[in-house]
Parts: sequence; C-alpha cells; structure tokens
Amino acid sequence: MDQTAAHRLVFAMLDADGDGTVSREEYMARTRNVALAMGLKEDDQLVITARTLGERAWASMDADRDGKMTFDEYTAWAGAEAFDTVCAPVLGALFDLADADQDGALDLCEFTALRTALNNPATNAEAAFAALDTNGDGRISRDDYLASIRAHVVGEGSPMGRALYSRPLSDIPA
Ligand SMILES: [Ca+2]
Ligand SMILES: [Ca+2]
Ligand SMILES: [Ca+2]
Repeated sequence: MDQTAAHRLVFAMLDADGDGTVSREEYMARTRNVALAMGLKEDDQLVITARTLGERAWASMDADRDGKMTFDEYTAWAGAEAFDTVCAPVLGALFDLADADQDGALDLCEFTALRTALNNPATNAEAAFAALDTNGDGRISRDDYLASIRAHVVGEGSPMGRALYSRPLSDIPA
C-alpha cells in the first residue's frame, strides 16, 4: 500500500458521515465518542486533555481555517513530523480514555471499544488486535499502538497499520 492509499483509509475513518470532507465537528466528536463509550464525564481530566489536544490538532490540520478538511488538505499535512508532533499526543490521549484500568495497555475489550468509537470497522477488531499484539500476551501497549499507526501514516506499509484501519486483510491488495 502506498502512502496515498494509507492516507485515504485514515481519511475515510475521519470522515464519519462520508460526505468527502472532515468537519471540525466530526473531528472533535471523536473524543466525545470515546468518552461516551467509556462512560467518562466531560469534565474528567483525561477527557479535557484529549479535547485540548484535539483542538490543537484540528487547528494544525485545517490549514485554510474554513472549518473543513479536504483530503488534499489532509494528505498535504500528514506525515512523520505531523504524526510525531500533533497526532501521537491526540491518539495517546484517546488511548488513555480507553485504558479503563489505566495500566498503560489495552486488552481486547478496551481495544474494541476504542476502535468502534473511532469509526474503525468493528468487524476485524480481533484480527487487528492479534496483528498488534505481537508478543501474544493479550495486551497492546500504548507505545506499540502509536508505533503501528505511525508506520501506517508514514507509508511504511506495516501489516499492523493495515489491520488497524482496513477491512479484512484479504480484501486489501498488498
Ligand atoms: Ca464528513
Ligand atoms: Ca480546510
Ligand atoms: Ca488497560
């Protein structure tokens, strides 16, 4: 999978209503959806942190500040530097919302809740979990989670990143 194809998968996940652009509302709903799924209140410190980082990320992504992000805007922005400085903190904060027992790792139940709340296909949650849980201990650490998404976004074509966003692996051309 090349980098543009990888970006299309991420963009499709962000564009929750499928109208071809990501609105600010759509983007900010991600934090709200994870908080709701995990039963966290809006004034929970972890939720406030995730929302603050999300707002910062949105300001960076919506280059022309019209409240919408097109695919061109997204793909021009996305990359290793944007991931490290902007995306990773947001994704880490969302991970922390899903990490109900706060042990720094997600089990299958927590992982599935996070994926579903973030509009990833729920159908292959177990396959994605297995791809990410490389040592097979039934947990996915925060670092491994972020590293796998990073590999996907920067176009390293990691099978873990592919499993994170995609439909069953067999549907995706190598
Ligand atoms: Ca949309
Ligand atoms: Ca825009
Ligand atoms: Ca946990």
